[in-house]
Amino acid sequence: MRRAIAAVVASCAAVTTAFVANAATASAHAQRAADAIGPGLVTVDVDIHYSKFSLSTLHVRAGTMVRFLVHNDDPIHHEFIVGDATVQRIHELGTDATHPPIPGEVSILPDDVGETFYVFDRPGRVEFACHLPGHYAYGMHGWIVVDP
Ligand SMILES: [Cu+2]
Repeated sequence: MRRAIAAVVASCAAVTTAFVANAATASAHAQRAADAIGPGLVTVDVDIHYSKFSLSTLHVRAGTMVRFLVHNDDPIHHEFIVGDATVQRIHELGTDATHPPIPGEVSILPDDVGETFYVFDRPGRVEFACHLPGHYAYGMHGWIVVDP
């Protein structure tokens, strides 16, 4: 009996994990303006798999501090840089393989999780990207849309 219960618990856990993973991926791709997050502190999980972000567009309300947890499932380095066009250009032209963590910028080791915080205080659009050689061109970038 105890063995049967353990098997059921293990099987439920596997199903729950699969469902959560699928739900997170689907909602990340399809997040709409009506589902804007914030204000206040909100954690957003972003997955990287095969050099693709699970997130393409994220809507937040002005006054939101987002804690990004970036899960790198790849066997190579990536980075997650949030910022305006000047910040993105500096990183795209730069040659540093890794950066010290500052708000909105984090390098992520293979099979590791990076954490960074960014405050979206004004309506508009802010880009996020990975600028390791060739990664931006491959499609590793997206937008955070800040709604009033
Ligand atoms: Cu990358």
